[in-house]
Amino acid sequence: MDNDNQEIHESILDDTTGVPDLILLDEVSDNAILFNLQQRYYDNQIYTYIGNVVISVNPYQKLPIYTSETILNYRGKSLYELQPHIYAIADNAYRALRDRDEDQCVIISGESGSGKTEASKVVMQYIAAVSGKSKDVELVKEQLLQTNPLLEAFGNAKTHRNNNSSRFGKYMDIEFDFKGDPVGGVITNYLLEKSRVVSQADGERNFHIFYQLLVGASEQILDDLYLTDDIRDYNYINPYSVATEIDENDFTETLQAMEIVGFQSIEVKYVLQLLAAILHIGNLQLSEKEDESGNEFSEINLNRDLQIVSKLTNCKISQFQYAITQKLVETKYEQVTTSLTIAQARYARDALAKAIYSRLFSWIVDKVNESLTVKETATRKVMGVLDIYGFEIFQNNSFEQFIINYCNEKLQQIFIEMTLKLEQEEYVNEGMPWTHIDYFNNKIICDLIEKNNGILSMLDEECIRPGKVSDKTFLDKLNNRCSKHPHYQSKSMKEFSRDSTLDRESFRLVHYAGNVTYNVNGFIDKNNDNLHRNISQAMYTSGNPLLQFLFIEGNPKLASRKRPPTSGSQFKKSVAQLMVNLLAKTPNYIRCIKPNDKQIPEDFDISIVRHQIQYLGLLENVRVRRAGYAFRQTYAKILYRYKMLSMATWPRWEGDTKAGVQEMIESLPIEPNEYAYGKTKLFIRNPRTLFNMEEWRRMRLYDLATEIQAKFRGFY
Ligand code: AD9
Ligand code: MG
Repeated sequence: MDNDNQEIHESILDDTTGVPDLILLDEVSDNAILFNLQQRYYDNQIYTYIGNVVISVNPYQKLPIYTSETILNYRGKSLYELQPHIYAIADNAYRALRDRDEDQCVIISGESGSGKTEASKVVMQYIAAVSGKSKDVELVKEQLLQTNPLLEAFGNAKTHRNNNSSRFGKYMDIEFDFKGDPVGGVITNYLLEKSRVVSQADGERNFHIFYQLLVGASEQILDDLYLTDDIRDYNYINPYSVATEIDENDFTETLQAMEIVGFQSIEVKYVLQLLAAILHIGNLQLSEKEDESGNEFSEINLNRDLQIVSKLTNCKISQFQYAITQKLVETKYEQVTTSLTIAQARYARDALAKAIYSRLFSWIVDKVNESLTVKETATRKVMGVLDIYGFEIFQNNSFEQFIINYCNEKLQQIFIEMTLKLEQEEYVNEGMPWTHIDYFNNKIICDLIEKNNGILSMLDEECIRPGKVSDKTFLDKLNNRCSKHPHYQSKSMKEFSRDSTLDRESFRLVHYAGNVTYNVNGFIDKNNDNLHRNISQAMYTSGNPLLQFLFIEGNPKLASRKRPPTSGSQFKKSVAQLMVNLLAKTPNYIRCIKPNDKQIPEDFDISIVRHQIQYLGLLENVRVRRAGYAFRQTYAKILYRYKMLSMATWPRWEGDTKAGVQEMIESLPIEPNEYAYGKTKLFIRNPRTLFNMEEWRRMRLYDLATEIQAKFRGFY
């Protein structure tokens, strides 16, 4: 008998560290959940289950729970044998994928800074550690792991909420062969917050890569790119932000990651040139001029910055002047070029920088995918890992937060569908008696945003409507059409006319995770995301093949006047696709909780955690799980796993599987109200019963092994 396991098995039910599964709480209330999580948190037990959902509380400190010994310990164990851990969920998912051919997905949710990205890395670390070790497989694993530092360098930044905040959404499918070895992967990225390239809120930073480049690159590289190592030399970098030693080291790591993932050195060079070009574009100075007739126009000053931009992008200076200070309008019959005012030209300059960066980011993701593409076509199994930007409430919330929060609403919706709604429906379908448990269904908010006549389509309508449209006309439209909606609030509504937290440029949504006031300034523009055609044309003339490729639509031969889809509608479409993808797999949930707003260890802020417990619907989750049955499994699978527990079913049962399970379970010392028979599944009420069954199974297997050994000894 495995004594170590016996001890751990008992210790995880030791009440001094709180219960490992919230279903085991004596009393079910927000407070009981809160104090249990708090007790465990101070005991460095950051993970807790609700059934097969893992709750993770960010420790903000390195805990010794991610070692190779820990991984070894969790390997092949069933969920309740050891203390709750992401490894246990990852192991469970991995085995279901490898042994039962079930595609899996791990959905990680929680607000900004709660630990989603770290959790996704823990999942990947586990999979990498337990799968095959052949040379080819090791290479794929190394490449998969290296996508993290690479994409974080380009897609993460310091925000108020998180020093390493993901500013893009990421869904990664890890693909496995029939042996369960990773053979490749596909990453899908969602809307990068590109406005950050040109400006950042006080106390926030630009994307990490800019700091890494400026303080981490060798003098030679900096010279080649006409850069200094002082971040204050660049207008696009918040002068109050700081670069650290970490950035310095991370630059080498980013370059290494690029190499491992398969970037050629010439490609790395182009990437660095474009990053430097963006910084120099931010320094371009514009002047206001007037022609003889008194019409205003603008010019980029002919100075060193312009020369450098021209060199780095390999575009003629005249092309730059044309791109940034002119606007080409094409109609069916003619092309007209108009001069831009200085404000419009500044806007065009920033639009160019943002376009280069966001396209570069998507190109990097495409390159990574190219390297990770699976060569052979044999059947594959897939584990998807979803790590998106978390729910955000800032002082100032704009289109980006609206999109980010919409995405979080959709994830909450999936969780509700799968764990609260479907679970309850399953009891009814299986013919079990059931009293419905109420919960807040956020579908109403998703509908408000994404339905045919919802906010996103009103925004699209406003973007294509001819005539004088502005963010203000968009807001008027919202106020007209949404004022009766229980989750919409605005100053124009009587009940909020005196609300000092709302103004005439804002609307507020009552999200599942809290109220967020959005300022509409920039909504139309960000949704349109139109780049002047002459900008693309000018960039297409570049001698830098990467830049040319990124602006392929500037190729005169490809002239298309078709309006590109708006950002909002593209995002909605990709989120819908994501939902279909996730729903086709067996879901595993990690729900992350942020213990405090200061990003410090050993600080469990009761009110902050209580709020998250409430909006994540943990109480309802526990209630549904508890009122119902913690576990259910088809009769065939139950019989297969536990048939050795009864003389009647061991070594095999010839009859009907349900009758076999009945025979087996009724021979065990389990109270009859602990289990129930559904149409196709056996339901078990309490996780303790399952712990016990696992324990008996282990003991029985040990006895059987001893018997066999004894037989063999006798034989020889
Ligand atoms: V955002 O929505 O991308 O802004 P995340 O991804 O939820 O956010 P992240 O994983 O980046 O949060 O965690 C924030 C920080 O908390 C990390 O940089 C770590 O410093 C810290 N953290 C999170 N999880 C752990 C952990 N398991 N162990 C130690 C952790 N530190
Ligand atoms: Mg993150």
